[in-house]
Amino acid sequence: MQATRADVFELIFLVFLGLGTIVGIVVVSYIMYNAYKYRDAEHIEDPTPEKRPVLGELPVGGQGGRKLFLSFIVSAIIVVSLIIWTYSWLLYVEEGPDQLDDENAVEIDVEASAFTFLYNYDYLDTEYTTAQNLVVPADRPVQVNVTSNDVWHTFGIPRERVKADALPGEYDVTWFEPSEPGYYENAVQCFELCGPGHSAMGSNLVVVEASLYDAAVEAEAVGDLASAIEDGDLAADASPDEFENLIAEQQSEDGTDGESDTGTGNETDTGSGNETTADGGNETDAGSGNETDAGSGNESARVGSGDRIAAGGVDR
Ligand SMILES: [Cu+2]
Repeated sequence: MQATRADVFELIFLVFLGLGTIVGIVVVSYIMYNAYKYRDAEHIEDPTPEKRPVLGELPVGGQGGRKLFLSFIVSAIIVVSLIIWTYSWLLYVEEGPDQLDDENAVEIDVEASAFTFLYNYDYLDTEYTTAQNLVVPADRPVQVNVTSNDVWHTFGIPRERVKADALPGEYDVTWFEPSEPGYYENAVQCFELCGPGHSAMGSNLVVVEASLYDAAVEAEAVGDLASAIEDGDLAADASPDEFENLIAEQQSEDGTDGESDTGTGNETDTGSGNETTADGGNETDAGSGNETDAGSGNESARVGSGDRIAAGGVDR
């Protein structure tokens, strides 16, 4: 498995911490050793009195400055290798893993607007959706294209070690790869003072199992998924089937399943036609069973609720 951003920065931190500790221990020990060895005491004879430093004169080393030279060389080697090593990792962070170039890589547009971040998942050909929740799949690199429609903001997720400027008229493209499924409250924050609402500007990060994410994208119900997890109705590592069942349940409670299906797994997509079926092409309303929940008969969820984004309450 390739390294995530969080892995890279943790590795760099640990290496610097480790090296710093080792160098610190060596230097301090050497000082202590010499302080002890050359301590002033009555019973100790100075074996080489001629080498004693004299007040007001530069001390002369006995070995023609060999120690000084050696310490310079060792330091230079350590510093130069650290620079090269760190820089190569930073290049990797800059470029992102190869999967980002995949056709079905996860890509999310982020737009800062007033004191909120709006998210546009790549499967939607719609406008940005107002979002309190950013939903992403676990263990898959996510590309974010960040912009702003008013002033300067900065989009950042500290736990994923990601930060990107949100500037009007510009896209800052970066990536991250979440690993632990879960609901992280306020994990997304604004990092550029943008006005009186700045300190409250942010959203929750919802990391779900990749299969669950795919199911939600397929059903165009990412917002429903986020709400279900937020309300504790669904675990972030739930199976796609559990999600489909839950959505179906909720819809029947809402009384929107006027055209209940017959349990054959056929789509009863007789709603107002606001589904993006036409361009998406992954819905087969003819009932050929291409839906991932084949045969579970839960597809009544779709019926007639109009625009999924509005009706499903893709977040507030
Ligand atoms: Cu802001």
